[in-house]
Amino acid sequence: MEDLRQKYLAAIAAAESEAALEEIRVEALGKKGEVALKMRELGKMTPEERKVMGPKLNALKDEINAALAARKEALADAALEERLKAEWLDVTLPARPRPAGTIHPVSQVTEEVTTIFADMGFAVAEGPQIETDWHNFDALNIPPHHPARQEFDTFYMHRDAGDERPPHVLRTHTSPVQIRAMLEHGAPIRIIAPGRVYRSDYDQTHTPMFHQVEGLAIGKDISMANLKWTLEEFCRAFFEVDEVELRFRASHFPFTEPSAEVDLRCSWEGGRLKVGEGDDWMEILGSGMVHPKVLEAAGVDPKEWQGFAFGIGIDRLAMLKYGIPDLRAFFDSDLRWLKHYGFAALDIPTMRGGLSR
Ligand code: 2U9
Repeated sequence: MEDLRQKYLAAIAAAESEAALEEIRVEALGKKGEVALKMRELGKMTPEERKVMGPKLNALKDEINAALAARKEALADAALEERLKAEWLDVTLPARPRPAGTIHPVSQVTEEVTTIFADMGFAVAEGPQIETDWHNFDALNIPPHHPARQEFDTFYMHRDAGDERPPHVLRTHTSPVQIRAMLEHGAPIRIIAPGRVYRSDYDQTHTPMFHQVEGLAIGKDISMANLKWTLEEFCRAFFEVDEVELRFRASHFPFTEPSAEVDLRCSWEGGRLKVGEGDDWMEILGSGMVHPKVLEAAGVDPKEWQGFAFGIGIDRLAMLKYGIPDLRAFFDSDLRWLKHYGFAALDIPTMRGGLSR
């Protein structure tokens, strides 16, 4: 019995894997194992012999089991130790550098504006930048010889003599996006259309390509009151102030009736804009109730449906909110300017987490 004990304890101590331990266990304690066979011999012994040998064999079995368990744990500890040595991490290393690029103020403001209107249930709609003159003008109640066509300083696409296709223009506003959306989805509808627009104009406050976001809400009984609340809510969120005051000034656009230009109460302290207080008014957008002729052109019955629309210049919003002086620098791709006015790529605007900073 002592031989058996020596043999198995030595084998267990030398085992290098769980599989090897299992082999030893079967060889010693399995049904046909050596210790099990010895146990079977107990039956042939005299009661006196059995009284001595029985407990000894049981003790041997327990000792081998305990040695197996202890060795198994030691092997696991050693394996863990190996892993810990292999898989180390130098927590004193500097963080990976942020991406070198920045988010352009126009992209940042577009993201902020769409986030605010998305929160109010507006979906984002997009459309082509090269439009038919019908979608850009006629459908918006601006017929071919209407003086407003001249006011838009339109870029016309070149046409070869005999080209039968309808005339195309670079869209002068994002309004044709809403025409397409109504033609496709009908009413009710609640969308905003952000994007690039083009007008042949260039000075300190105009570039031939600029950005707008327009909004459209059509329903059974949508009124100017809904427009006013929506715009107030937008200004409060966008300028990140608790209170704003808006002033609606009667105006005229071919595509809305009545129409209003909207001013925001503000002050200019040290050249920087303060919104919601002061004695100045700043024009920030145009708006109105969608003209019945426009609804009709877009396949929406004006006897059944009505709603509001508005248009905002994104570039100007960016200049106002972030104190950027010259519009033309927006499109120079000057890396020093982008580094100075750009936003961190991972700071995504949200209504809960904040729009900017
Ligand atoms: C549809 C019907 C009506 C959109 C509107 C304005 C007034 C407006 C300017 C703001 C600054 C252009 O970028 S800007 O120079 N826009 O004043 N836009 S109402 O009206 C629509 C649009 C689509 C179907």
